[in-house]
Amino acid sequence: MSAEYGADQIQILEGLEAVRKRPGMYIGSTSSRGLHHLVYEIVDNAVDEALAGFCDTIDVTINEDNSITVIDNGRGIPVGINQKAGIPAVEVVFTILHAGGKFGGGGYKVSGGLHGVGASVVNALSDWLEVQICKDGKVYKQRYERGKVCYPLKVVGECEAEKTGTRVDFKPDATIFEDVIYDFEVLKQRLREMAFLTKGLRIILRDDRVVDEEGNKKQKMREFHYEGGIKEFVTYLNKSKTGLYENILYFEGTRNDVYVEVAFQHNDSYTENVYSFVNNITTPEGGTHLMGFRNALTKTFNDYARSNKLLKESEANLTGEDIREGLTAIISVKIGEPQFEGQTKQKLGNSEARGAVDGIVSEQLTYFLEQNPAVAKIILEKSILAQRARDAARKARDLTRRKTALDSMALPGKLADCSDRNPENCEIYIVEGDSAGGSAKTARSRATQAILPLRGKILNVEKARLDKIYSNAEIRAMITAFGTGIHDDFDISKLRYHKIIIMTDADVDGAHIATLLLTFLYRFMPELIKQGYVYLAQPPLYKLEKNKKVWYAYSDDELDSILREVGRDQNNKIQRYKGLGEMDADQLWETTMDPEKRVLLKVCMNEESESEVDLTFSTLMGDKVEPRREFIEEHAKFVKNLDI
Ligand code: 1YM
Repeated sequence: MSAEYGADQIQILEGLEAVRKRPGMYIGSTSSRGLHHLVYEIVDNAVDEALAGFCDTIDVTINEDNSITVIDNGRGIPVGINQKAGIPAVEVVFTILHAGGKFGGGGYKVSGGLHGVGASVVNALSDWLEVQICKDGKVYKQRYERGKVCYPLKVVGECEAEKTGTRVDFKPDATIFEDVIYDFEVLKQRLREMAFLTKGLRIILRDDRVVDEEGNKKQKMREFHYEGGIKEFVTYLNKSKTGLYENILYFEGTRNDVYVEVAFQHNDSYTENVYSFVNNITTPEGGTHLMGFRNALTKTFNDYARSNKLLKESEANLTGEDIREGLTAIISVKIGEPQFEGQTKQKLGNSEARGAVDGIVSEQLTYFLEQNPAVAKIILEKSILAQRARDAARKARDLTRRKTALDSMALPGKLADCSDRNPENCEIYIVEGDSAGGSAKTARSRATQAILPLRGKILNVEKARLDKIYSNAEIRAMITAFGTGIHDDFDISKLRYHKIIIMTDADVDGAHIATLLLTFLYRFMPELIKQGYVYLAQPPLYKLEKNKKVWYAYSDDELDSILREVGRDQNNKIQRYKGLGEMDADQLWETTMDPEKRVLLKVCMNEESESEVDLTFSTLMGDKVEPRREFIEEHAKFVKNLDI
């Protein structure tokens, strides 16, 4: 760069340098999550253009070298000189750090990501970034390296006069991110969510890293386009559940300058699945929009039940929880200046959103119920059953609660606890079956490893009501052993073990039991998974003996490669383990429990799109067979890597 630096340019460089020094402050973290966040920041700008009504297609490609290409067919980022900065607007967008809000743009910025910082942060954290704009028959281009301008914006070619759009290519800086490999599944889930939230918008995701068996390039592609928007989102989330009625209720309107969209349907499960969004950003901790929705639902259904005599005068009002049993709902609001609160800034604070959602839902739901008394009756009958079950559940839960109060006295009889009292050092193995439990108890390192054997199949919480869940012996044993309590009493600081290790047979039944356990943990103690306390043990599939030496193989591939190494001789003794019970205590220790040698899979969760995690569980554990078959077919090749 030969151009002399003015004061402005120095400031720019200092700004982006700050981002490189403390990337976590701008994108949350430099882990895989932050890496994927870069894509969302660029896509957000294109989605804004779609929301403004100028763009209907966004094309995202993961390139062979893990660089990313995002192309939209919007107006193209302005290329004219920005008066204040004295440089083209596009250069401002990519080199000046601004705290959300569009620079010089009309209208309001409706999206903005968790940190609302945008393109300049992506630029600062990229090895290189190139932007190309198609406008007025010309193609403009500028390149940056680690945030620094390589050359002034220039015209590099021509395009059709009517064609407009923006293309951004970038490669995340490997010196900043812990991991620079993009995960197709993670991007797929978030981009699908964005498409649901922006009706009519087409989002295409491609993966150019894929090669077939002969080594030929083979592009993987997914397309998301939903004319029905969040209505289709609800249908999608309920696809492995049975809806209680045909309709997806959908209400929409604008009040107090807040645009509100709500869609919901009840299904025959017992879990509540309500997801809220502000400007297309998920708000896992809810906030005022969610409060408005819940309030409207509780009030409207109780009013209807009373005036139609579905609730007797002597009976108590239904609680919100009763009405939301088996409810799948999406609440999406768009606000000019969203205020995020809470520790993680994931909770909406704007008070006007509460009134807007409450008002619109109350009004339109009251009307809907009057027009559709049959649907009203189905929902209220389910709610009344939920109310009765809730009373029974409270009694069962109180029992568990009283026992936890007595602490170690109350620990389940089957638990072989460890002696160390510092949870950081402690782990608990949840083991399938009493016989494997016995071997594990002998094998363990008593100071730090606790063993809780469970008998047979555990309850499928996806299909059971609360009262049944809380009175299930295996579930109660886990709750008391963990020490955290459950439901309103859940307190992660009381967790007695920092590793919860699920150890089941390496076969289909074992996988099923592991899934049942994960379903319980995810539904009732999601924080354990989110904070990384849950693991899967990996018992070996084969034991190979030759000349008094022993090898263990954890997969067929591994067995093959060991055989290649030691030779496929006659005297090779290969044992296939059918279950943990076939291993003696020494073998179990050596292969699966010894912290020095074992392999553990950490269970993690794509928190950027929690709705997908729910769908995974309801697909795997719910009633419908077809969605499960599809899921297994699609994911069979990933079974080694459990990501939920
Ligand atoms: C692949 C990424 O960034 N598209 C995009 C960005 C902008 C516009 C259009 C745009 C906005 C406006 C006017 C406006 C942006 N412009 C700006 C700024 N795709 C991508 N497409 N004309 C074009 O908001 O008024 C920031 S983003 F500030 F320059 F206007």
